This record gives sequence, C-alpha cells and structure tokens, in this order.
Amino acid sequence: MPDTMETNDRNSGIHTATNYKSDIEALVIGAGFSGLRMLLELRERGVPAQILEAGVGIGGAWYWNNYPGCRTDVESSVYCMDFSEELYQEWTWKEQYATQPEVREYLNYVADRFDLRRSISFNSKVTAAYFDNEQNIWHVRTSRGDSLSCRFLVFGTGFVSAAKKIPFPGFDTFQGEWYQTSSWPEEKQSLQGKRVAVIGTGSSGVQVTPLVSHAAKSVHVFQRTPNYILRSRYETISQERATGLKADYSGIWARARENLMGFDQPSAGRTFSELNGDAVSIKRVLDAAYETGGFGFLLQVFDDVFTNKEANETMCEYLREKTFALVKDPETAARLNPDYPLFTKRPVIGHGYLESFNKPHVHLVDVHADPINAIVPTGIRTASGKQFDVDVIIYALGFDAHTGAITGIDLRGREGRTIQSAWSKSIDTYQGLTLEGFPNMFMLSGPKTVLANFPLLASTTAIEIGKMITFVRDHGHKAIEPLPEAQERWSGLCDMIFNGTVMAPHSARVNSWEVGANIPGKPTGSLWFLGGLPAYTAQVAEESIAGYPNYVLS
Ligand code: N01
Repeated sequence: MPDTMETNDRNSGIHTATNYKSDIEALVIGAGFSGLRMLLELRERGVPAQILEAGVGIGGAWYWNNYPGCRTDVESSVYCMDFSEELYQEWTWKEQYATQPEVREYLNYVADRFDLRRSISFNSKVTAAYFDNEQNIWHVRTSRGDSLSCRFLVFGTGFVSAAKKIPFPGFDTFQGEWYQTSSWPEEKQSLQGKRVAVIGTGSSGVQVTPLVSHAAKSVHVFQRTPNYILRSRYETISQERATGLKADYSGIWARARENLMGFDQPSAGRTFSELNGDAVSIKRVLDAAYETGGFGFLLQVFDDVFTNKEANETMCEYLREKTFALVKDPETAARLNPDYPLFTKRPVIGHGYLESFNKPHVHLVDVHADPINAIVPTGIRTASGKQFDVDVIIYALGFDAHTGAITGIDLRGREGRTIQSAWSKSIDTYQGLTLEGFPNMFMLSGPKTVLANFPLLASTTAIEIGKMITFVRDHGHKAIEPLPEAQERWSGLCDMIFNGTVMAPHSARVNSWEVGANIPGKPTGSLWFLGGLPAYTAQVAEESIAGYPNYVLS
C-alpha cells in the first residue's frame, strides 16, 4: 500500500496528494455532508481518521447529482454546517434554496477552510470490509486495490447515494444518448432541439423536466406514480437578509434543533379539529403555508397532518386543486394528481414543473396503466406496443435508499456474518447508528435514523459516534456493538410511530423509497424514526450519559 497517492480533483482541477497513514484509527466512507462532519469531529477528539471517497471530488450526493436544475429543498440557512459560528459568518448563501453547484462549492470551501483534504482519499470506493474477531479491527479494500485496516468504520454514505439499477430490458441497445440524474456527467450536455424522454417523477425528475423543456424539441415525461408538488420559493438572498441570518446564528440553530424536522420554521400550533371545519379559516391557513413554499406547507398547516386522515386529505385536496389551476388540460392535471395521503411518498418541490405540461411539446405518459417493457435502439416501448422514438433518455429512477450504499459493499461483521443476512428479513439498527453483529461499525444516517434536515441530523450523529469512539478508547474497550434486544426495541418503536400515521397503509402500494418499496425484493418497513429531531437527539444522548447500557462493550 503506497504512503501517498495522486488524485485528480474534478472540482478544482488540482492534483491533491492524499496520505494513507498506517496509524489511522477510524475510516469514514464518503466525503459528503456527513463524512466531512465526522472527520471534523474525530479530529477534534484526537482520533486519527481518513475518509475514503468513491468520487474524485468533495460533495457526496452533491457531487454526483450534477443534473440541470438540481438544488436543495431545504432552506440554505439551515442546509449547512451548524458547528462553527466563524464558518456561518464567512459563507454567504446566494439562494434561499441553494443550487447543486452552490452546495458543492460550499462543501469544497468547508474542506479547504478546515484543511480536510489531506485526510481524504478520492477515487477510493470501498468494495469490502471484514471484521477481524481476533484483533478487533476492520480490514477494508478499495476499488483501486488498496488494503487498509482500522478500529472504527463509519458510514457517511447518506440516504440516497446508491442509484436504483435501470430495470428495463434492452437499455444498453439504445443508440441515442442516455443519462442518469444520479451520476450526471461533468461536461455540459446540449439538449437543444432534441427529442428527450424523462423516466421518473420524483424530486430528480421534477427538477430536471422544466430545464429540459426549455431546450428540447419534445419532452415525454414517463410517470408511474404521481407526486404531490409543493410550491417552490427559488429566490436570491439579499445582502440585508444575509446579514440578518448571520446575526441570528444562535437563534436559527436553536430553533432548528427544536423543530420536528430540523428546519428553522415554526410548527402550525393548531390541529385540524381546532378550526371546527370553518372553510374560510382552513383556506386561510392553507394559502399562507402554500405561499411560504417548500416544506413550510407540510409543517405549518396542521400539527396532526401525519396522524389525522381528515387533516391530511384536506391538504391533499388543496394541492390537487392547485394542479388543476396550474395545468390547462384537465385530463393531464387529473393524471398528475396523486390519490394517496400526503407524505406517503416524499413530496416534491416543483419549480415550473406542472406548468411545463402547458407547453405543446411536453407530454405526460402514464406508465402505470401501460408500463415500459423495453428500451429499443430508437427509444422506449411500452407493454401495449406503443413506441416513443427519442434522441435522449434521462433516467431519474431513484435510489436503493438507506441501505444500497452499505449492502453494495462485501461487508462482513462478527464471525463472518454478511450484511445481506443481517438485513434479509427486516432492516434494523440501533438508533440508526449501530448494528448488532457488526462491532465498531457506525452509520451517520443508517436505516431507522430520524427523518430530519440532513446536515443537522449528521451533526447530531457525528457527535454521538464521536462520543462512542472516545468512550471505547478511554475505557480500554476493544469493541462496542448494540444488544440485540435494544435493536429490536428501537425497531419496534419506529414501527409503532409509523403505523400510527395515515401514510402507513399506502406506502408499499405507491413504491415509497422511505419503506424500501421501490426496490423489488427489499424488506419493507419504515426506514425512519418519525419521532422528530428533538426526541431523537435526547434519546441518543441518553445512551452516552448512561454509559451505553444498551451496548456490549468487550
Ligand atoms: O427518486 P424517487 P428521486 N418504471 O425514488 C420512477 C432526494 N432528492 O431521485 O414512484 C417507471 O423519488 C418512480 O416511479 P414510482 C429526495 O430525498 C432530493 O427523484 O416508483 N418508473 C419515481 O417516479 C428524494 O425523495 C432532491 O412508481 C419508474 C422515480 O422513478 C430522493 O432523493 C433532489 C420505474 C424515482 O423517484 C429520491 O428522489 C433529488 C420503472 N420501472 C433527490 N422505477 C432535492 O433536494 C422507478 N421509477 C430537491
């Protein structure tokens, strides 16, 4: 194994020397938000650590999802690192909902500002990790043939990093250009005057479609399950607003930590029944929240939106009416409207998406009724035999969320137990952080972690993982792993909360990735703790305060 390696950083064009030091104690997989935050935490705690990153640049999901139109759906004022006031004062966000280039620029800035690059090995996709029972260490291999070992292995691979495989027979026979939104090429692609197909109408498909429609000669959008489209608020941040945000650094993060989903937004402060069915008052609160834009609509209308069928359906109906108001052709509008409770699938922020269908060259193709059954050299064929000849296919098919980046590795824990066998029937973890049978292995956003604003969630879990690693080192333990009964209890809690929501009975039928239902053969069940960020933060902190009673320390 060489001591230093040259890697070409795609973002900066700079050749960065990365060092593989033999005294590395912790290996972190992924140089996105969570991996970078973890590296900072470990450095702070004096734990020698290294990041292994598959890409050749910083950013994780924000590096790969380079497609036109990609941007955050959480306000940039909280979609960032919370741990350093200096950083918050130095960086000025241009957009209220940052574009992908802006987020990537930010993460590069963070990496440089805190001198992180010297501890990142790019172009190093982890292919295998085996736990050595005798020595209590992990042996790790990368795609470039490096073998490393470490005491602690930390996954910073995010929720949505392993793309769903293209399932259509013949996709490799297509003679035109094709792209996946999740690994969009760095070079600019011209779609000018081309016939384009977009397959998939989740966040990625909805973001890319309006941009494509500006340039393409024709656009066919292949929709299987419609999504609720929330109003976007893509505005630039004025200098005055930026100054105000910076001055409110402590307030913003204090409020976000107290918010159910880690946003700087007030909760509704009312339930549906409190409005006594008063149509005027209901419309007033719906209008105000819709105008706020983004996830404001979810959190600022009724606090019982996830548990009260009537509250949820009232909001759904409001959004369906918006579709009819925005899309001129009522038949198309009807097909764009979902019939399931709001939040069964993650809602999507649409900037000009619905309006795209008013353009004469943009067509909606319903592949629920008539599924795609093959890709042919000239285009797409559906089960009924209809053929759509196109020059370009854009696959926006989503991800093997939460687990794909972990199960994609030949990962073996204690006594050679594979990750596939651990998650064959049910995808369980303890607090989304650790997994029974996989000692000294941690996940910054593992299955059954809290559903919340990602950077704040990652900051919370990086701190807790940091504490656990410090505890193991300081107390002379060799390994830590959760008790099976603790893991079972945590899964039971996650299931109980999920089953109490109005979404639960519908999630599988609409292929929600949040329950694993978008991947054939994947065990289904809630992959989130839906109890909110404040409750999650308190529960994980309790473990460290009590000295890890739900863990086996050896
Ligand atoms: O993926 P998705 P995504 N035939 O799974 C369709 C984050 N994100 O990449 O619903 C036909 O939501 C599938 O249809 P169906 C965010 O958390 C955030 O768009 O399974 N269609 C669906 O329409 C988001 O939720 C941002 O019936 C097929 C689409 O492909 C998550 O990533 C931006 C099919 C996949 O939608 C995932 O979003 C982008 C088939 N065989 C992503 N297979 C922002 O911050 C799949 N589909 C804004």
